[in-house]
Amino acid sequence: MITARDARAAAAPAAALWDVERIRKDFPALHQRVHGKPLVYLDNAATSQKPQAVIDALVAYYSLENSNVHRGVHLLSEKATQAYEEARVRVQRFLNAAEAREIVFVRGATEGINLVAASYGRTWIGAGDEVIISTIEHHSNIVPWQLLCEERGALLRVIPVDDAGELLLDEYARLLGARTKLVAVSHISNALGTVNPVKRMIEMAHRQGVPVLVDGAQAAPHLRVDVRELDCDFYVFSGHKALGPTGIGVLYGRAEWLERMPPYQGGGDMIASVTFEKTTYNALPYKFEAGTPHIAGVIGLGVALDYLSGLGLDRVAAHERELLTYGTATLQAAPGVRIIGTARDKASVLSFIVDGVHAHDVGTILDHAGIAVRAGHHCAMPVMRRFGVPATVRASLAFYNTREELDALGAGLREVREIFG
Ligand code: 7TS
Repeated sequence: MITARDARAAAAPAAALWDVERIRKDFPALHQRVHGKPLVYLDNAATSQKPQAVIDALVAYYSLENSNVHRGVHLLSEKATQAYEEARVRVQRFLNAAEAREIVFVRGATEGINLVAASYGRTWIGAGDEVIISTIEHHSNIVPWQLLCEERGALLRVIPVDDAGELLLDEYARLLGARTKLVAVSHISNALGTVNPVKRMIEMAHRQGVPVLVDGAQAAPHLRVDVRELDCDFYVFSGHKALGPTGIGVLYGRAEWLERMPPYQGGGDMIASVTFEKTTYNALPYKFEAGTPHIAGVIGLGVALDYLSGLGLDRVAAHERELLTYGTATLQAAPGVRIIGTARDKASVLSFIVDGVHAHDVGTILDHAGIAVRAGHHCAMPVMRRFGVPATVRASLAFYNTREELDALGAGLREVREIFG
């Protein structure tokens, strides 16, 4: 197994090759056969596979340390609390946040966005105000804002996108105005792979005094995120797409905002004192962590992020960029295939359609060849509508994928053509 230190040592000489076979050894799920064929896992945008180190951390927690946090005076509870809070510091470092209290543990990107919509939204967004999102958002970054706007009588404004899948920044500049109360935009689109120019978009919003939430669900596992360099107000991501367990995610919020925001949920741990007349709330970040949290998930996430950092996000991004170039050429050479999403700045997603064949049929044929892709609207129906397709096939890459796996995808697509003529 590669430890964080091994990974850094392997990364030391700039010319050193990415030892993908060695890395793959850390991921037990990659070494299995499906339908009698070696698994080719190209559904990483849905969820990533987990390294043994993360699986071991979960087993160790439940085997030896299982206990509730922030409550007991006994040793196991103290150990669990320490591990839980250490993981928060790991997340803080991963995002380069200024303080650990700016890291709130949530269920995932979806819950992080809902928290901001409910807490920030209900406090500062009123009738006639506007929230700006983009055409290429995941439903998780559309529906919470729609619910809020309906409730408050506010308006949802949408940044349009060009045929390549790039946001039209001139249109964005026109949408930003005195009524804008929040911008919520993805760092990387899950359906197209577009890397949005979020730093620039945040600068533009801040010039008008508008805070920005970045949905980093697809970015955190693929590029180095620095919330202070981005200068975003909120950043969310899901642990399970970044080598961690399901059911755990992160909301980063600038302390000045989190301090002023009311709690999202009420319950144990989020309070300072309770009487029937009045409850006062706990300090950050506990004010936003009601109830027993996903302790094992938090510990597993800490290990996952250390693993990613040990590999080096810049090296991860470089390897994936090379795979994306190779995969793009593979698709361009496949008969009847059209790529949807051709932005200049793209990451790890290959969305495509095959002439005359429904995406689900392509997905099924690929599955029988052992290749796991996603077929459908990818929880981004407005993207499908914008590009005039009902669905796409999506191969989404991770640092443990190989050129040979993309060759297998190419062969699978030739088979699709043979079957459908
Ligand atoms: N935002 C983006 C950009 C996403 O890609 C996803 C999940 C979410 C938010 C929601 O994340 P969750 O962990 O809270 O569900 N995207 C996908 C996908 O592309 N295929 O399956 C899930």
